[in-house]
Amino acid sequence: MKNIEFACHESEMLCGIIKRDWIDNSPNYHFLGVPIDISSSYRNGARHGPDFFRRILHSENFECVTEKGLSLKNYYRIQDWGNIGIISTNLRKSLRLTSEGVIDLLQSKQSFLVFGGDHSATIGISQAFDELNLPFYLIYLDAHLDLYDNVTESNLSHACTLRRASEASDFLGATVLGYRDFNESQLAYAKNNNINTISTNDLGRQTDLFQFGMNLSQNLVKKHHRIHVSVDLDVLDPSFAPAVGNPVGGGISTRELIWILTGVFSGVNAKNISWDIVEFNPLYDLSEITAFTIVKLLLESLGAQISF
Ligand SMILES: [Mn+2]
Repeated sequence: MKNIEFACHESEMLCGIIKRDWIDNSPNYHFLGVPIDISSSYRNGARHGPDFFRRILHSENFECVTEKGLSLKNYYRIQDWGNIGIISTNLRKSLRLTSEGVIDLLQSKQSFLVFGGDHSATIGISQAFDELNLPFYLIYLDAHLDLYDNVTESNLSHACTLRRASEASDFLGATVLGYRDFNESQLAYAKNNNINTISTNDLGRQTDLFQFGMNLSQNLVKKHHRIHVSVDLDVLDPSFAPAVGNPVGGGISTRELIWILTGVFSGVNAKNISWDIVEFNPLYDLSEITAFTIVKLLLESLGAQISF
């Protein structure tokens, strides 16, 4: 893999969820960190996300058994590729390096998760799909629509992510789940660009979020769509995830997000889906609340991607 700092791939860094004895020469799942926050519009610090997240994974507190009783270590051999070598003065180049890393992962045809970093990392991911001429559909969990054309004279801001992704020639469409901070022009853009929007309020009225998530991904796969799931942690209420760049009150709970994600991942073969978790800003993580939320999301989501 090109342009990667291999700073964090040593096996002693990889315990907790990523147990030491999972590491061997034939990984079937890949992690990649994108320590970027150049375009954050409010609270900087997401660049520390990937490494801080690994510190939490280092804990031996976790049994790595999902609520359904699956022991992840029986199924996964995880390769952590460390972090993309971000250039802190050059966002465009940094996203280019991100996209090159993701191209390598996509070409390996194996499942992967990207840790942010702020949400601009997903611009790099969508550029990778585009470059490989791989049509992709986004499931986009976020309190925001991220459909601004420009923010503070940057068209690569984390608040422009879905807009830029939607301009890719291989973009098939998106479903945004859990938005609650938006304006009329963003909603109008969504309507005209095959972006389905489901607000936090509408999501809360679903009676079975697991089934809802599963129906969503199954329908997309029936249309032969390759899916990328982008999880901006601000989709959660700040009481569950205080350490995000732009918190918005009134969000969903960790449990509701687990239902949605496990539903989405259960609906498709893991080879047809990839994902990212972005906007974790450990500088604001009181009592590591957000970090432990992420660990739980990761555990249950990996469990739901096991196919028999
Ligand atoms: Mn957001």
